[in-house]
Amino acid sequence: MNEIIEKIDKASHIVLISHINPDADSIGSASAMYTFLLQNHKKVSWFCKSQTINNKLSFMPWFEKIRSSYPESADLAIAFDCADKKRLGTEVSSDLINIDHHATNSNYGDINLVKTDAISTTEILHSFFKENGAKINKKMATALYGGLLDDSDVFTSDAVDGTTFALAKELIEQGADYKLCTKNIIKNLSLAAIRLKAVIFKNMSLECGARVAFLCVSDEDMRSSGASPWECETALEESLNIVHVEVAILLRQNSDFTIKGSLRSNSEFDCAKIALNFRGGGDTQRAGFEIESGFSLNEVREMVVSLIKKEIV
Ligand SMILES: [Mn+2]
Repeated sequence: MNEIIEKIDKASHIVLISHINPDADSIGSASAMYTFLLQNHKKVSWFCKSQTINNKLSFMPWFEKIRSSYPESADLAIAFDCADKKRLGTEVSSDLINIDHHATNSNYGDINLVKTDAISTTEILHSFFKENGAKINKKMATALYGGLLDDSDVFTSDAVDGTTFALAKELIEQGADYKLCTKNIIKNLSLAAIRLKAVIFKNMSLECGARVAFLCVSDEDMRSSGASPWECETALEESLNIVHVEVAILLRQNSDFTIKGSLRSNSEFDCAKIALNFRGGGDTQRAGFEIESGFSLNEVREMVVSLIKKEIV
């Protein structure tokens, strides 16, 4: 029997963990597993440390079950799409299963189902369900499709190939509500987000012969727009579409003056390599890091620019 299935069988209370500031892949994976565990008559909890989660993901099945307090009685934990143990947002004393696709995953679990060639964690889960004879219902297919849609950058990232489309087709045949996923994950922008985007692009600069786009958002920009932190992401993604731009960096100052850095690349440029300098992680095309405090946006910007200048060829 599969060792993960064996652990699940023996457990009496399983907690699913979505990483801090979860995206559609982390939420979609945990959502599909939630349904699978209910099908198997298991007691299941869903934990995410973040108090507020991107509301665009609230259409995912069981989203309302997410709690920010960790259920201590759980005797098995399963983490989804989380490369770094720190991003679990909790200590785990029980056995831990780590399911992920990031190249920087440190294999921190007792069991690690880490496949770096998978485009999303939901792709790994889809194979897992099929290999173990699970009945993939409409709820599971929708959640898995949502992760695939987002992590493939709406089927446009370099990692997309025929297997990505084949998986999408299979999920749609299994009942995935793909229109609901598109409406919630891709469309449905708030007015605040659009206004914030205007500010971000107004202040954007291009470096390294216009190959690098630099986007900075201050706490004041955030407050005056009324947008939520995750609503900066669309500007970051779009800046990669500017002619000649290969790398895009967004630095966002939080209200506690910590700074969150997000990197995207559409070339060979390795985003994770830059993020690792700040103890962050990710993969070639997407990476992120967080700087505690003590540095201004401009200081961090200078540090990142000089690191990128060394790496870009
Ligand atoms: Mn992912």
